Amino acid sequence: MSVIDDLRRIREEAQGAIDVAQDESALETLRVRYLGKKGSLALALRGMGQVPPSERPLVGQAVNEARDQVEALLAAAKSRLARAALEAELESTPLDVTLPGRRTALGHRHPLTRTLEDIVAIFQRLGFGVLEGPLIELDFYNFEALNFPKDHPARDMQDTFFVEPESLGALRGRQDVLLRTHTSPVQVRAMLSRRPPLRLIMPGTTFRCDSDPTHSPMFHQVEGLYVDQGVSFADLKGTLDAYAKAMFGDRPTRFRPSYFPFVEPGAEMDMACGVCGGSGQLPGGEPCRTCKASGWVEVMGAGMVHPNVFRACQVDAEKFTGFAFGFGVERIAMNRYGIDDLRLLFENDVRFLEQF
Ligand code: FA5
Repeated sequence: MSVIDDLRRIREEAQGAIDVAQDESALETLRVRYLGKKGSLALALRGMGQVPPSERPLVGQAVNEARDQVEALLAAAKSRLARAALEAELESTPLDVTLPGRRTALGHRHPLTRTLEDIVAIFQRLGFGVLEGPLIELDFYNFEALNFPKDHPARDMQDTFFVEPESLGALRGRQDVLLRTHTSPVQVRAMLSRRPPLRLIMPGTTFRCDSDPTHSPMFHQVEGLYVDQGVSFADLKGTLDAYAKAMFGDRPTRFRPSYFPFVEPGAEMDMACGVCGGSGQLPGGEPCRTCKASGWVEVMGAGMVHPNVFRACQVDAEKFTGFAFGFGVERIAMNRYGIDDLRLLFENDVRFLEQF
C-alpha cells in the first residue's frame, strides 16, 4: 500500500473518530493519536524512505494536507462540543426572566454638602468667586492680622485647639500653630495675595472646643469678603438679604449691632426661627428650644472691614472699603430642615440622613 493510501485511510479513520467524540478530553486523545509525535501521521511519514525521490514532493504535500484536514476537523468538533455544552446548561437551569431585579441601594449627598453647594451657587450668581485656605493655621492669620492683639479678651470668644506641631516639618516646635477657629483667616490670605477689587466667598471646615445641641467641635463656615472703592454697609445688607431670600424664601431677617475685632461697625444677622416659624412656641404651646423662645436664630456675623485689618493686609484703607461676613453651615442646614440638634448631622445614622 502506498503512503498516499495510508494517508487517506488515516484521515478517514480520524474523521469517523472525531465525529463521535463526546467531550474535550476525547478530542485531545484523538489529537495525540493522529497528530502527536508518535501519532499515525508521523508513522506514515516513516514510509517516505521507500518512496522514489521524484514522488517525494507530492507525498510531502499530501502529508501536509492530511495534517491540515485533521486539525480543521478537531477545531470544528471543539466548537460543536462547546455550543452543545452551553445549550445543555441553558436548558438544565431554567431562567425566569420575569423575576424582579435586585435593587442597588442608591446613596445621596449629605444634607450639609447639599446646603453648602446651594450657598456657593447663590453667591456665585451674585458674582462672588470661591477661595479655600488651610485648616491648620498660624496665629497671625487666625487672630493677629484680624485685629485680635495677643492676650486680647476677644480671643476667648473662640475656644481654640492649639497644635503641637511635632510632625509638621518646618513648623516643628512653634507655639503659634492652631486649628483655625473660623474661615476669616482666608480673608487675610486673599488680601495678601491679590489686589482689590476682591469679591470672594471662602467655605471650609473650622474647629472650636465646643459641644452642645447647637455647637460641635468640628463645623463649617462660609466667609464672604467684598473689597473695592466705595463699598458701603448698604451693599452688605443688600447682598445678605439677597442671599437670605434665595436660600430661605421670604423669611424675615434683622440686623443687630455686634462686636468682632476685625469689623467696624459690626453686626449680626438673625432670621425668623425655622422650627417654630418665628413665634417662639411649638404647636403644643411649649417654648421653642431652637431659638430659646425668642423667635429668632442668629445666622451670621458681618460688618465693614476694620482699617487695622487693611493695614495688616497691605490694602490702602484710604482708598478702599469693604465688607465681610461669616456664618455657620450647620446652622443653615438646621434651619432649613428643622433639625433641633446639630450633632445628629455628624452621627452618620442612615435612618436620620435618609430623610433629606
Ligand atoms: C465668626 O466666626 C466670625 N469669623 C464671623 C465673621 C466673619 C464676622 C466676618 C464678621 C465678619 P462667630 O464666632 O459668631 O463669628 O461664628 C460664626 C458662626 O459660626 C456662628 O453664627 C455659628 O453659626 C457658627 N458656629 C460657631 N461656633 C460653632 C460650633 N461650635 N458649632 C457649630 N457652629 C458654630
